[in-house]
Amino acid sequence: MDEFIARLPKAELHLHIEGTLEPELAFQLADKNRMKLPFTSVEEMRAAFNFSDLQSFLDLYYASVSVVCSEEDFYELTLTYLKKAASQNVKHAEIFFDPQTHTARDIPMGTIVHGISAALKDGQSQLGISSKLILSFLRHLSAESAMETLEQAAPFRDHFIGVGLDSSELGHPPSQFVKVFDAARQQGYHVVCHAGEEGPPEYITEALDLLHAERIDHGVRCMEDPELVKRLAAEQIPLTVCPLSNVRLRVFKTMKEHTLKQMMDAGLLVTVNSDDPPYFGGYVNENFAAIQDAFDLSQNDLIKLARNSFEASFLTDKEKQTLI
Ligand code: ES4
Ligand code: ZN
Repeated sequence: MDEFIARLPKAELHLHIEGTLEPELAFQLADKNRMKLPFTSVEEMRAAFNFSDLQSFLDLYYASVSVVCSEEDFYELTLTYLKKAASQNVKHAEIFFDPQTHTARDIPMGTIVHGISAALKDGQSQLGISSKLILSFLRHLSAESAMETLEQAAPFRDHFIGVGLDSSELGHPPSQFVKVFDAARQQGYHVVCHAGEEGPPEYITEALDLLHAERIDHGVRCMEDPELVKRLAAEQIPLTVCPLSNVRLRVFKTMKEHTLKQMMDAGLLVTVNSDDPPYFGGYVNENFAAIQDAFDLSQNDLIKLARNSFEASFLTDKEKQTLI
């Protein structure tokens, strides 16, 4: 089955570029930039990847990425991920970046976007992997800060195709961000939103009705609301599920308790993604392997999930045909 998973062409739709920083690269960049990580070794850093909830992960994620500073650093971070993804037969990736994490430490928007974008271009030409970028606002910061970020990104609009909303979910509902998402939609951006990871099903409904999200990131808590499940199935709203992330952040105690198979059986448009792979113990193939093992999924189930990933992407029908 691992061979079968490895050979499946896949699209990855839920991946935070900041969350792809492997400890080895973190130490390399810390040395180069003469900065200190809150760990003395790669091993000590990896040992700290043991989280109690979303916030305990985010604290470490924001601290670690502070060693990524220059355009070259963003390039290296991104190209390293693309090489790994290409090696797992990921044909297309829609990648989040969190500009506020970097602009807050005085890194210009242009440095971030140009570094990532140059790597995406080389990923296409050197590795044959197609990709798009999605700017994600941090929901623990204010709606004003999100609007300011959208304005700062305006000169780079050709570099990204959509906006998203991530970070600490509880207490930061989508309804707080209506204005900035309205503005983004008017500017022609696609809209996605993290909702129903730790937050209640109502946040998913808000993301759909108030932000007009085309895709829900995580969305697993929809299963607590049968009416919402019916709606998500009827409208075929894609859900970018991240199984290893959910277990590591204790959304589910074990993989066997994950609702992924029930979600598939309910007719939801489920995709499988890696979120922040080094932190959660695997890239996309490891996520597929973990759910295959937990639910004894058939080859047809795996094909369906891989197909869904292209279906749920923002690729045009023509682009999809060239990739699958
Ligand atoms: C994230 Cl797993 C997850 N949830 C919300 N925001 C995030 N940012 C990076 N990873
Ligand atoms: Zn995420």
